[in-house]
Amino acid sequence: MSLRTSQIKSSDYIGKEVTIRGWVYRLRKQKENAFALVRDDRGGVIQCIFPADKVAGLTIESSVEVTGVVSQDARAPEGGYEIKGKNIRVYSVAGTDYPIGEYQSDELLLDKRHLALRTRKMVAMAKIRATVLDLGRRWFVDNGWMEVTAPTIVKGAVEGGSTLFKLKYFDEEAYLSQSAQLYLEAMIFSLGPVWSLTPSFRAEKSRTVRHLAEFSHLEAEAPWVTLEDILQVQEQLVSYIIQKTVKERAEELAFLKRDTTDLKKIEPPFERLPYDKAIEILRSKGFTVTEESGTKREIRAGDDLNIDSERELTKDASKPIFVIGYPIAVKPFYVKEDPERKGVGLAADMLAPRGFGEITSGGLREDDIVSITERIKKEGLNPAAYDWYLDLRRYGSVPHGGFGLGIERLMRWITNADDIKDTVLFPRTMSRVTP
Ligand code: ATP
Ligand code: AMO
Repeated sequence: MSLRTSQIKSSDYIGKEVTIRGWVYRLRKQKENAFALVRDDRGGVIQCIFPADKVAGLTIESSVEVTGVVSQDARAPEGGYEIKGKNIRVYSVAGTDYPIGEYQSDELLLDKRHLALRTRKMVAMAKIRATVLDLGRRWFVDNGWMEVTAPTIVKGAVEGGSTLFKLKYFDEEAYLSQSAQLYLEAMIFSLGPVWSLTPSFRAEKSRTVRHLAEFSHLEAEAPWVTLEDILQVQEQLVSYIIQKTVKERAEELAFLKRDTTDLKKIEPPFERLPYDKAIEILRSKGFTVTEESGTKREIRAGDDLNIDSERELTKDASKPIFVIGYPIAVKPFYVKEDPERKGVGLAADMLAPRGFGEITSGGLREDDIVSITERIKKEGLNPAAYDWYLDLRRYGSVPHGGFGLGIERLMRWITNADDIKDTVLFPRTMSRVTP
């Protein structure tokens, strides 16, 4: 039986013969001995020592099966355990032109992402990501929400037409889904609180460190909720994911040099900052916005918050902040208007601390058939494409709401990654659709 290095690195195996399978990660040949760091299929490494002549043709990334006796040696890197190799079976000798070495440009690592996945940084990221996804799922399952999936080929925009990916669907035109929200709304009438984890697609034309063209979207929707209920779900979910990830992935976060002191303090409640107050704060700091024409002017009530303003609002925060009550004019058609305050949407965004920006968005949905039809038209969308959605308002409409969380945005904050592309295995952006 072949073992993983994490199993071998314990006193139980000292003096015993073991077999491991993996790939040559580093190779140092001396006159008599060769020291090969072998990486197993979960990214763990262990030093294997062979007489130099036994591994003469061996190269970096060759796939091997090593049998030998485990010993402890303070000189052995990565934990002081090593294997004195008795036998080595080479499955495949890797070409000597393996393009990934110790120092590489970010661009090359993206071009060769299929190989860069073998670096320990990417393995650490992938493990943290797997845990974040697992914890998101665990939270919803443990709290009685039902998992569903919505189609990703759709006829209607959710988040505005400018970021739609169009595709030919037999003889029709269709789009890649920007959000499962409208479908989740249809499900709550018979399934109660539901959630889904599916890819969302956005033809984002700007190159930023926060946007992907395809991202993992964790979305939830529930009937008979208030805005406060929806905020509480989000702060509990995010706190749960962070607390557990910090514990379950301590080793990987340490490998990425992420000091998690700040993350350990993330727990409900998160501050609720009214939009009007946010604008006041920004105005007091002389914040400006650039209009489409290119002219700069002071920020004022009615403006959307951009990343610079989000950064300003959260720069001293130690926990995320909910900005609540955005003007409906800057939010999509489905946002419910506050019946007591005209023009104000019952919607909120969660902004991560220290300038990582928006990580979730959500709120109550407009449940009145007349208002929502008007808003669809106002946004320049075709009500016919939303006829099925409008049925949800025609037949037994109820107050309801939900939210969407971008997994990669959350990952970026958790791992302190410079760029959102670091948090996904095969990133899709405006300039990258391979590998
Ligand atoms: P050993 O008794 O562990 O087989 P050795 O006595 O044959 O070692 P040395 O002459 O002490 O080898 O070491 C030669 C060089 O080989 C050292 O400078 C060191 O760089 C390297 N070396 C030897 N053993 C190890 C090891 N277990 N891990 C890393 N490097 C080693
Ligand atoms: P929104 O468009 O704000 O809202 O998206 C929800 C969350 O998804 C993430 N996100 C992205 N992540 C990476 N790259 C992108 N291009 C990208 N775009 C969005 C963010 C964001 O907070 N249906 C609504 C939500 C709702 O009201 O339920 C929606 O999709 O983390």
